[in-house]
Amino acid sequence: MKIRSFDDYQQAYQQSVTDPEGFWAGVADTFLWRKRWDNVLEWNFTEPSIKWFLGGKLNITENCLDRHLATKADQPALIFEPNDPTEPSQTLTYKVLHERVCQFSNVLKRNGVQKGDRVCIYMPMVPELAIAILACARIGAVHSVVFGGFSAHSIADRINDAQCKLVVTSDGAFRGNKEIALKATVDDALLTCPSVEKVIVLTRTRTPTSMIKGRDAWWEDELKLVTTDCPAEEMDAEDMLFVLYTSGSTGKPKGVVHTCGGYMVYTSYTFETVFQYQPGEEGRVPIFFCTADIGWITGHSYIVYGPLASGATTVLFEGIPTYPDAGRFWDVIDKHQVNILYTAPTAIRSLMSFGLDFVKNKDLSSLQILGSVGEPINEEAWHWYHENIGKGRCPIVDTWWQTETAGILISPIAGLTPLKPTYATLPLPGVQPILVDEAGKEIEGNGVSGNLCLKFPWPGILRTTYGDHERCRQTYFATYPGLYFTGDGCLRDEDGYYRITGRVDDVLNVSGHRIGTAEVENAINMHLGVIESAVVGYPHDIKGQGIYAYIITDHPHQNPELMKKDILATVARMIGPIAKPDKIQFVSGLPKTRSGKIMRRILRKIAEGETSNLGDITTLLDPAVVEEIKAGVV
Ligand code: 7RM
Repeated sequence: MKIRSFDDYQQAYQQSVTDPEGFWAGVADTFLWRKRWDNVLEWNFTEPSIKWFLGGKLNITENCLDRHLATKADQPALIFEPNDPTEPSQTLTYKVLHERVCQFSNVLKRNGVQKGDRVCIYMPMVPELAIAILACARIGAVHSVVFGGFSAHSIADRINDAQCKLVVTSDGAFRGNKEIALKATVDDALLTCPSVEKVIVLTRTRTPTSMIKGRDAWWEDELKLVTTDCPAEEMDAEDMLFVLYTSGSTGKPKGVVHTCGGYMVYTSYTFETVFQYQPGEEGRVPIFFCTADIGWITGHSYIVYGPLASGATTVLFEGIPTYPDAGRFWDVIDKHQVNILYTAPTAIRSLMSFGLDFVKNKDLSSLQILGSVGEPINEEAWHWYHENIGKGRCPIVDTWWQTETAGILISPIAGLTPLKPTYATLPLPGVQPILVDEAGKEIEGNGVSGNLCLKFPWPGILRTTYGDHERCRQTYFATYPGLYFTGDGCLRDEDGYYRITGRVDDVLNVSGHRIGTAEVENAINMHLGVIESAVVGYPHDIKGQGIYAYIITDHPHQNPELMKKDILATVARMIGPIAKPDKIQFVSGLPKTRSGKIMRRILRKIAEGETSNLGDITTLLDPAVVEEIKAGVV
């Protein structure tokens, strides 16, 4: 049953709780299965073991592509808007996208990729990125997309963890007025990646590229060697679809694993429900524009899989919001007559800071629905977005979810359920949130806050972390036995609406990018002369959170500015430029308990500029260090 009113929502929600299997079977029945499932769900949150649509056989690309060919062959599937506004945009119809995916599937096969093999994809935001992803899915290979902003060292870690056999990349990437040499970074990474046998290189920027004989091949040359026919591999519902690395509270990112059946059902269902995606008059299909990078989960679920499984038209934008100027998003919306815009608070705040000159004279009348994702949206940004972009007539869906959840869990349903600025509001059907206190006791009633958990699985929940199931159990299912723990703090107000208040663990959210404090500390500690460091987040007007690093060095009197520069370069080399601290303070000691634990609470307060009320510091080994840090705050 499609939800078309608040009443429908309440009914669907009720059914999803009293009869989850019946509810999800009804949703799953709208997809194309080679063989229907035997059992809808088997689960426990102790091992954990979570299986949806057991015994079901399918291929997600038959659902994203083949099944649309009968009725939508000539409908745009993907609209590509290049970084440079003077370069023509490209429209790939379902027919063309299908053909290109099949063709590249054959390239992968020709290069030895088989069902179950892992393929690393490190590419700019171009149609070939979506094509490479879908080609993997078509032949049953597991893709691991690595965001183009990560360093060689980060790529290598991810490739080695998943033992990838092949890498798909491009010579370079355009980003605003910059040109970034992607293949050169891959070459550096591959010095320490013995599992990689082949590299396929797309031509995008014509950046000078060295090609290794026997290992590297050009995308364009490979296409000439294959046909455009490629039958889809039959996959089990619980076969792995992809792995995507995400940061947690330890130094090493985890490979979150999603599987074919549940991921498909959940991304497509939430896409259609939250954005009320449906053909309009005379079958006109709305244009959906998600501004995320495909290197993150938002791009996987709401640029590629969700929209395509739903037969939508999805915009893929290569550039950045501020190039050639801060009106670029509005130009793209105007040019492609975008109906639904899904973007991040950090982008809104950044564009807000450039003033309204970049919005006026842009035709935004096609917009019907606005979305927000990635971090809490503050009141000011919410209203600016609502008034100046939505002209007061478009609902804003503030969608809360995570890499681990595959798709949206808590969000308004556009036009149907109530909005409340800064609130993600209500759980979608099939989602059962619960707030718990530190001891794991449920906090019932309204007007309460606690740690956000989920007490029942939904089809998109992660199944494991690649190669380390115990880590999955520890991270998500052990803190509160019987519950999935999100790592987020949350308020449930008097009316029962949910507001996500931010992470309660050591994970930062910098411009919507998830970064672990331990990762940044490890990178800083690599630097010669650094003895110890502690990294915390602090409120940042545009990024949401900024990165504040307290660092102890062995020669505190040498040129501190030079040292800072070198440390930033080290972080960029170890992780990527997105993890560079915004502020560095050299200190002679860190506030530690007698057992040697760093008291981050104190460091966070100081970084926030809150120095008067630090709470109890009597348990500190050396309370004097706090005075020194307070005095030296940057
Ligand atoms: C989709 C995505 C997940 C973390 C999550 C939250 C934060 C995401 C919202 C939000 C407040 C939102 N996946 N977060 N959406 N906080 N309101 N609407 O971002 O894995 O990269 O990050 O992001 O802390 O746990 S993610």
